[in-house]
Amino acid sequence: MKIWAIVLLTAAAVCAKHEKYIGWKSYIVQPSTLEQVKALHLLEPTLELDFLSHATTSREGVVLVKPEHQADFIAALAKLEVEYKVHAENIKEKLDYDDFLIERRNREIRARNGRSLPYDNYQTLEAIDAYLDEIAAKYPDTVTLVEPAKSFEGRTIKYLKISTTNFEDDSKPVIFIDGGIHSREWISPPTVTYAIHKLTEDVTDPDLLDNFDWIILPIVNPDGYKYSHDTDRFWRKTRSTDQHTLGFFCPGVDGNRNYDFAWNTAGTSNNPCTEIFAGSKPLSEIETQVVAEIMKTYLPRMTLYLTMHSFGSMILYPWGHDGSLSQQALALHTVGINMAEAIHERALPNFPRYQVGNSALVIQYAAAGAAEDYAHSLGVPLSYTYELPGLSRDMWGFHLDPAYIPQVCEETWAGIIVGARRSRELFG
Ligand code: 0X9
Ligand code: ZN
Repeated sequence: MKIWAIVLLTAAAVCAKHEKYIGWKSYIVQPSTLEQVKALHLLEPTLELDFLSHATTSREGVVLVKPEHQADFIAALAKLEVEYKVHAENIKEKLDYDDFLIERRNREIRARNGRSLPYDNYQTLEAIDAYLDEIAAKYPDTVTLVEPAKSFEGRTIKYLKISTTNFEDDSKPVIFIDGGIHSREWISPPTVTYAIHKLTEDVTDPDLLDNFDWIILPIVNPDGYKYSHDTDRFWRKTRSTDQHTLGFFCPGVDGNRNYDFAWNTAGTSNNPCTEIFAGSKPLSEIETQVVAEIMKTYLPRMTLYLTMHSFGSMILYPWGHDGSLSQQALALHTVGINMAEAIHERALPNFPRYQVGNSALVIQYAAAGAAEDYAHSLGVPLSYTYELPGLSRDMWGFHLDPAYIPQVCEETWAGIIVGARRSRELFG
């Protein structure tokens, strides 16, 4: 009797996964004018649209739409004369299929290699944390595990410092890479953990160890990441509930609107129930405070900061709050191009080519309080947001098939290598 109850409850829980997304659809939208891009953004609050990738005049976007708004959304697109087509008819089905792909890949990799790692599949928070612990234990001469704080819900935020000189050689440039601030962007943490792998377990470019100190933080927002795995696949924000009176109904702050530069001045919302809520004040979130603290601590030596997001195949640089150019614009642009070229040399022909440029100009909307702007405002000369390649088009699942994770990790690492070396040449 008891066993049957457990079996039934487990089956119900499995089927219940992604239930929220029954009836939701995603659409590919392709605006052809800047007016259309702006008009699409204006629809966001009223139709509760969720842009998973940015629609620009040169690149289509993907937007999630709730069942109750689909008719109005299509009517609005028709009125605006924006081209569109359905991307996923049945989001829940696609997400179930993604889960199947992940499980299947885990099984195949385990059968082949004994275990599946953070850079060859989408992994749980626990698996990624365990990998960081393991690398720190295995390479005590070069790796230090740092646990600077607990997340809002009490999870340990972890990062690795990698250095052949224990961070004591002040002549070495510091490279800081983070990921997972937007929890649903699951391709981000694998690219960041792959950098750890290439600086410890598989060192093919020793100059990167000899000449640099590294700070690598794969998951800035562990609460959101866990929530995106266990409860809501499209969770983007933190999980804090102390930012406003509706905290328990609409938890979370958009970490990439929460940094202390031109905070809440563009592309943000004061409505805590939106995806772009900036928080009650700059750096209100412990997760962004951790990142800010790292930047400030290593500032004089930090020549390159990269924050990994998805989707869109873009390398974006400041200033994203208003589209103006910084004094380092030339260096930012040339190094951005150098990184993109290195990626293209290793990219698959069917992957989109990277676009490089000022954040607000490339994605055609300004957004304030982002990490790459904040780092640059503190004085990090080369500071970029990577929008990694991502959404599957004409594929069975919804997200990038996990079979492509190694490809994305390898090509992104090629970009990181070039970014690090160029940052040393220019600012080391
Ligand atoms: O909107 C964002 O936070 C980033 N795109 S995402 O789809 N990953 O959410 C882009 C941030 C661009 N940088 C600035 N606006 N400074
Ligand atoms: Zn993001």
